[in-house]
Amino acid sequence: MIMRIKLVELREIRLGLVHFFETSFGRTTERRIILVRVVCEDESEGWGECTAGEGPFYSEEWTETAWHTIKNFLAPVVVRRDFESAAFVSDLMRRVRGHRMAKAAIETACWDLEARRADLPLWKHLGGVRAELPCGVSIGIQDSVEALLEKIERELSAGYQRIKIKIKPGWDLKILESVRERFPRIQLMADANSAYTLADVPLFRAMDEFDLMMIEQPLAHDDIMDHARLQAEIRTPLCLDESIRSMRDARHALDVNACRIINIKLGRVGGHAAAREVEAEARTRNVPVWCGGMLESGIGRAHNIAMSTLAGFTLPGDVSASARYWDEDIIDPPVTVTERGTIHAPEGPGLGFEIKRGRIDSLTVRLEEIRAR
Ligand code: OSB
Ligand code: MG
Repeated sequence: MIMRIKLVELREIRLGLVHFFETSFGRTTERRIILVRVVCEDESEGWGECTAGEGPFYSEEWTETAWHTIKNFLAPVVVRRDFESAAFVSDLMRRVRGHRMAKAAIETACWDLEARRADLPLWKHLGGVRAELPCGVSIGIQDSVEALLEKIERELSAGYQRIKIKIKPGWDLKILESVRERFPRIQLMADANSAYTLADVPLFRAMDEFDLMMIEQPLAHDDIMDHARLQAEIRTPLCLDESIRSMRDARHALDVNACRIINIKLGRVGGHAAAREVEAEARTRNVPVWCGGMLESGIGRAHNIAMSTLAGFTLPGDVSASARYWDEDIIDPPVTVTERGTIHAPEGPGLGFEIKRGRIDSLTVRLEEIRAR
């Protein structure tokens, strides 16, 4: 089926988080989220979300660069060129280097559109194999250890299968020790968001005592080789997040044993087609992957759910219930988690959730339409 996009609708919404989220690179209290709607001649549509943050801290991209890149370079390409399948949309945008989160917003919207037109749930259209996903939570840096322990307690009683805590210098070994003392047997991991260097090898050696499932992205955001050196020094598996932007990065990292697990994020790799490539590369090498999160609204969350149904996603992801982030989500029903700590992939076409247009309109702070002519 040839797809001809007549309109790309670009909008920014503001959404306040229920609770601030703090990582080694900073604290977020309100999201500035770009949503993309692609529309065909027959009025069929698809929705995507840009996962860029409010500043260039997790990666170079942020809300403003994504807005301008989509508006000036990416949307004009997809409204001018027909394509045979959503699988080719990232090729159309190849002339633009980097800006993967901006690209993913459009590319994932095209996948939703294509799945809706085929009357298939997106996860089945992508080749997903499981209808129920294991879920974990990512818990940010808190104001006190007590607050952290309380949060963990709450998430465990909600059923979540593994706990990830954020670490940074000064909030690491002692915190992990307290968490392990209180919860000796839970599946536990730590995410450093690039806050350390090879000078910290002794610190990571000491973490081997805590039986962590993995340590996520301890070293530089664009590094692979130093992670390989660190991995050779410790027993705990390393997991790469920031460093893996493509299937080639995954291949390089696995070739040199820089990690034993990969976190896949749709925005970071540039969309569903690229995510599938990373997943396939890891799966052929028996390396497990899981789906990371970027504090997404319901639309990005629904895309994460679809991606997580692929065969290689065997570990619990950072995909959790809408209510952990928002008083009211922009999809209906909101994402919920079973008492076993799982999410059911929806059966409806495309993303499988209703898009709450009225709510989205009321949250919109700017809107732009890009048409072929
Ligand atoms: O490193 O996984 C990360 C949030 C923003 C930026 C980077 C990361 C995160 C999370 C939150 O860990 C995951 C989520 O709950 O969406
Ligand atoms: Mg991470």
